[in-house]
Amino acid sequence: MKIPSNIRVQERRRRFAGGGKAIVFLLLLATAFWLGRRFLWPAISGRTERTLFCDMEELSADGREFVSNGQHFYNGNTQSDEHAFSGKFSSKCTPQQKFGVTAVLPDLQGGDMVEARIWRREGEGQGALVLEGDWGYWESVNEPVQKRGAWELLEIKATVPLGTRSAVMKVYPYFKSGTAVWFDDLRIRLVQGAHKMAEQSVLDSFPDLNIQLTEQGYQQLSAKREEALRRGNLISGKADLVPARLQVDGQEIPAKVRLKGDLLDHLQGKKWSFRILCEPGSNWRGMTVFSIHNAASRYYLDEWIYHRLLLDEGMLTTFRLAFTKTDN
Ligand SMILES: [Ca+2]
Repeated sequence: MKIPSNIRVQERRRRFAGGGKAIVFLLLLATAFWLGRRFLWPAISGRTERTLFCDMEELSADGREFVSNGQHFYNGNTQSDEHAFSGKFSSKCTPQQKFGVTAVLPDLQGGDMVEARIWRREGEGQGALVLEGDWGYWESVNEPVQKRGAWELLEIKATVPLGTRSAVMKVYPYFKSGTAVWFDDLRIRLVQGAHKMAEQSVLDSFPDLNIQLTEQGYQQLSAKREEALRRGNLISGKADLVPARLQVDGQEIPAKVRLKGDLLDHLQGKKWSFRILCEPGSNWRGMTVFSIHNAASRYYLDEWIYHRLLLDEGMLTTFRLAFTKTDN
């Protein structure tokens, strides 16, 4: 069947209009994605990223600093036109001028990440790329990750230790030996908030363990504790067990408990140590008999770390050590 030409034109226009709408929609989608990634995501995650770059081509008016993309770098006096990876100039380090182009990164916080790379031309000497932090940190790299003609690329990366506040880091190439080394195209990537500290307390991940005693049971344990405080140590056995109900993980577990610990550090204040025996047929997380201690009686994390090390080394340890919040 032959379709009139005016109908074919209308059909083409309709299709074109449909395709145009799809392109506009895709453009809007891409713009929304870019805006979200550029502004919204940094605001939500607290993570921002910026890059500093110096190609050694321009100097400040007094010749003391390199200027590149409006950013300033120290040691402009090392500018050299003898060799260049990019443009006409590089930064030359010698025995008399050991420090080349230098970037100073102020106000770094714990968790910020700094990644630096620079092209090096050796042949007449050796040089390294250095990161130096005012919290007592210094690290250098000599081994190149890439070669291009006479030039080699050095890369180094560091994370500011968590807990550090308003730290300053310097990034610079350094002369090590020989007569001269040239460096060009320093690129620094600074990711602020790369590694954030957990803002939620670790306590929130500990289970709540509530030990319910009868009045008579509590009085019996209190009397035993008084006796231990008078004697200087605790002597406790099966005869001292009192009935209890454990409320934990949303369940109630019938059990018997007694004081535990021998030495008096287990009986200080309100944080007493307990030996807990679940009634036959009951258990908590697979345990039928277990103990809870004041964390101080096990030197807080020290004993936990010790047993983790034993496990990591494949050594025998019968301990299942965990932390819990107790209400007793
Ligand atoms: Ca250059």
